[in-house]
Amino acid sequence: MIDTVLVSKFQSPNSYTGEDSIEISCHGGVIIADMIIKVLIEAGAEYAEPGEFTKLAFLNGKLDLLQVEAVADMIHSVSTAGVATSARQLIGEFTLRLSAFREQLLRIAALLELELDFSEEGLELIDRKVIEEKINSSIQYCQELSDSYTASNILRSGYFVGIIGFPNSGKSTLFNTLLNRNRAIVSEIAGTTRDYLEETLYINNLPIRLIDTAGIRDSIDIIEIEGIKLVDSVIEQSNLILILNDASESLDNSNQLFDKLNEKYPQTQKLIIQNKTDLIDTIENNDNIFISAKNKTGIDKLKTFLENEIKQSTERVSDVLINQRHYNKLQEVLQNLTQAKVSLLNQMENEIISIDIRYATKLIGEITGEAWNEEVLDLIFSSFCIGK
Ligand SMILES: Nc1nc2c(ncn2[C@@H]2O[C@H](COP(=O)(O)OP(=O)(O)OP(=O)(O)O)[C@@H](O)[C@H]2O)c(=O)[nH]1
Ligand SMILES: [Mg+2]
Repeated sequence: MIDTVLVSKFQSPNSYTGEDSIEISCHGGVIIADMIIKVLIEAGAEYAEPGEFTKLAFLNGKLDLLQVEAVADMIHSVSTAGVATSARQLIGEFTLRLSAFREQLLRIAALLELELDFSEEGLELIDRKVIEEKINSSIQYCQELSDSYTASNILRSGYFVGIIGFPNSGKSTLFNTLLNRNRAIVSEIAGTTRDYLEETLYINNLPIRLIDTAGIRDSIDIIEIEGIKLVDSVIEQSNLILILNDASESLDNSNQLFDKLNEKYPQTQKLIIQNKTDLIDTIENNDNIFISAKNKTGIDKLKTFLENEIKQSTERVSDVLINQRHYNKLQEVLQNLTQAKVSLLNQMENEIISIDIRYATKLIGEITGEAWNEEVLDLIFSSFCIGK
């Protein structure tokens, strides 16, 4: 006797995997479930691989690849908006959109090929301008989808904000003030923070992944040097870098650092923040935000700024979450459509144009999983946990 449980029997094909299956619902806690699993294993059952159930569901045609990825996104999502979007993807909304897109391209290809059949009679059935417009709108649609990649990542994993600056500018103090607790060590000794620290802060239900880093300077301390090296990796994953300047030294102290970062990471959003303004008489300007991390002044303004930034960077997400795999395929689709457009403008044969468009439709099929291979499946299911 272990527990009194509920056993549910699912008859094929009406189960999650599409196969006959049994679900055992036991009372809560870890021990009971473990004891039941042990008995089952002794009786010949086997542990599932990570994502094995969802993989079976895919192989048995219960879910397409986009829906499979939606399951992973739902499980791992850190925001309510991310869950809502992947839930829509799970019921097949993204698949429908892509099928419509694919059909639109197939119609263009068909028009071009149809004309080919009549070409010997010298008839021009369709206006090339009309074809050009159709290709243009397809390119635009594809571009919009891939543009939402960054925004999708923010909904999926959070908005990454790195706090960067020279030693002693008050980075750890600001980190603590934003989190409202003393998480990082603060001291007047330059070089206090050696590793980097990451904590989550919620603004409007959206998680901000705040990262405190080691101050940037030429150092001879091995541990500090390692910490400074890590700053690059923090910047690389940041959506926004806050460059904290010690205003009591000079308002322009970090301008060169800003320029250098701008050169190295032109795509990443950056903002200089003037800190320690309690120590000086400031003439505020609109380019910077003026705060005292220690006295907690100007923090509301900074939070409002962050809130607006997140709003702006996530507004691109319409109703699908684009991941790296989708993004790469969409880039290939774009290339083929652009090639088709170039051929059209160069008065190439219809046949040449339609080959590229047909190839684009094949690529779209690969996104939904009409065409797949083991390598793609392994990649997708590696992000799953056991038992899903
Ligand atoms: N007056 C004043 N002092 C501040 C302010 N913010 C930080 N400090 C002080 O500046 C010193 C350095 O602060 P930290 O937060 O440790 O600076 P940091 O940038 O994290 O320094 P490292 O980790 O060494 O790179 C501490 O003595 C803080 O109390 C501020 O707004 N006003
Ligand atoms: Mg610090």
